[in-house]
This record gives sequence, structure tokens and C-alpha cells, in this order.
Amino acid sequence: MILAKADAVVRGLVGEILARFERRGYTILGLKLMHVTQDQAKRHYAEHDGKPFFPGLVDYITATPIVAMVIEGEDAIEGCRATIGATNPIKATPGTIRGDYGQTIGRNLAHGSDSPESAQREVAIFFNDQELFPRAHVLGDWISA
Ligand code: DAT
Ligand code: MG
Repeated sequence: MILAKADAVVRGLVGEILARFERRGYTILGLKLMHVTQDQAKRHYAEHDGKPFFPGLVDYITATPIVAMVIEGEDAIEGCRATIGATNPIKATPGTIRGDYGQTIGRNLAHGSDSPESAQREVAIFFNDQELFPRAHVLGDWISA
């Protein structure tokens, strides 16, 4: 699961971010602009609870609506994290989302799940079954009819 976090939304970078995943050939199964509750934010970032940056992190993703997306593809976790870039934008390679658009770790634009287990856990925090469309992308039907 990918999040375009508050800074990405406010800075008008959602299209840029989304396009990078589309152009890599990933399939979008779910996509929405949403307000994240404190409870969702705390559950999403539970692994960081207790760290000094945790309150700021929760504030960051609850401050404005964010864009949440579920994308699928071959080795999508690894591929998406490579497209997002290193956690600290200063260390992120130019060409990645964070390397191209970010300056500091506290405003690093995007989230990407780090394992299939986290993806499953995170999707359940942000989406219900009616918001996921696993069979909406049968290309052949839209090339000829
Ligand atoms: P990632 O988002 O690359 O998976 P992470 O899971 O280690 O990184 O951390 C989650 C978020 O927490 C990260 O995107 C930005 C913030 N963060 C991590 N380490 C931090 C630090 N040392 N200072 C401030 N914010 C930090
Ligand atoms: Mg992480």
C-alpha cells in the first residue's frame, strides 16, 4: 500500500507520484483521497510508537487529507519502495520520489509498505473490501470490442 502523504497532497505532487507507479506497469486496485484519523495513523505507524518522532509523524499524516492507494504487480513491495527511495530524502537517489521532491525525513512525501504482511495489515486500516477493484483492469476489453 502506498500513501501520498500530506506534503505531497498540499504541494500538488499526487499526479507525479501516481504516474510513476502507473508507468512502471503496476495495477491500481484502490485509490482515494481521505482524512486519516488519529487512531488509523497510530495503528499504521504502530512499529514506531515510543520513538521521539512518533507524535510528529502522526500529526503529519493526519494534518490534511492524504491519498491512499493499493497497487499490485510483480515484486510490487520492493519495486514501489525503490521508486519511493530511501527514508531520508537527502540519502534518496535522484530519480526516486523522495530523491526528486524531498528535503527532510519528516516530510518525505510517500509511504510504501515494507513487506506483504505489512501491506495486508495496512490495507485493512485504510480500505474496506468495496473500495478495492481487483478485476477492473482487463486491458483487452478496452483495446477492441
Ligand atoms: P519508511 O517510510 O521509509 O518505511 P520508516 O518505516 O523507518 O521509513 O519510518 C516511517 C516514517 O517515520 C518515515 O517515512 C519518516 C519517519 N521517520 C523515520 N525515522 C525518522 C527519524 N529518525 N526522524 C524523523 N522522522 C523519522
Ligand atoms: Mg516503513
